[in-house]
Amino acid sequence: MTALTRRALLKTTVAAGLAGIGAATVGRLAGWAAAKPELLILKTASIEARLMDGAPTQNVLTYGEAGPPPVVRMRKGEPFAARLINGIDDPTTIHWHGIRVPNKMDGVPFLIQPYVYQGDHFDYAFTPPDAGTFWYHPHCNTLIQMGHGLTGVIVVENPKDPAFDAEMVINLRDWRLGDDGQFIEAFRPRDAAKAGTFGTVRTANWLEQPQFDAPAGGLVRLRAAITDVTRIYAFRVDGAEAAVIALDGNPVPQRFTPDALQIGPGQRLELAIRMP
Ligand SMILES: [Cu+2]
Repeated sequence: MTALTRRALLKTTVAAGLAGIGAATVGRLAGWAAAKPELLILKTASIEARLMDGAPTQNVLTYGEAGPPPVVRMRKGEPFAARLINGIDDPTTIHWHGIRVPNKMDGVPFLIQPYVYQGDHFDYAFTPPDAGTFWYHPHCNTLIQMGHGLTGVIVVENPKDPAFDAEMVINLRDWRLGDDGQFIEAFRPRDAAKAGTFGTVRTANWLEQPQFDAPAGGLVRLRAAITDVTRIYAFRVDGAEAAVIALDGNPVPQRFTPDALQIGPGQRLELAIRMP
């Protein structure tokens, strides 16, 4: 029988809580040593998902078959390859937000690649030059495709990074849902003329009030990406020591304690948290 350490168990719990790591990603983890990277399949799908109390939401978009888009893991300086397969009735592409990629891999239709129509695919291949937290999303009909769910987090690991006891990856975003749990109009002109049209339901990893486990006394690396199209977040950490270690994929010159630190759409925050 395999002996499971407490730490391994806790890591398993965190991974299960994040509910986004697909089989293909796991395959890639196993394939790191190989010269040719294993192809990560990212297939768009329209699914049903429970984003709030009450009825599940119809026509939620994701990569994969269920739940949020997977956390895509890459390694700094190592080749990465992914195949976008379009399973939805709307042309799409993938833009790797914040990663310095060759222009032809940047996912902007017509400018550098054709639309990927339903049933078609497009292969992306590049070597990320920088470590950090990034995110991915379509560059087509973005208000609808992103608004309905197509926003995922990318972690580019640096093999030279110090080890943490646990890592949490959090995808923060809103949804424009009515009382019946179904999508309502994506934006309202009178809101668009002010601060923007906010969602009605706020989630982390598609959950309204998520709770994640971490080892007591452990040093946790928290990676948060704001993949919302409108909302600005203010961060503070209660009940534990925390330091900002990176912003938007760049290490900060000097660590600081977040105190109502404001982070807007598209931005990423990395914290080191010492659990009580
Ligand atoms: Cu972007």
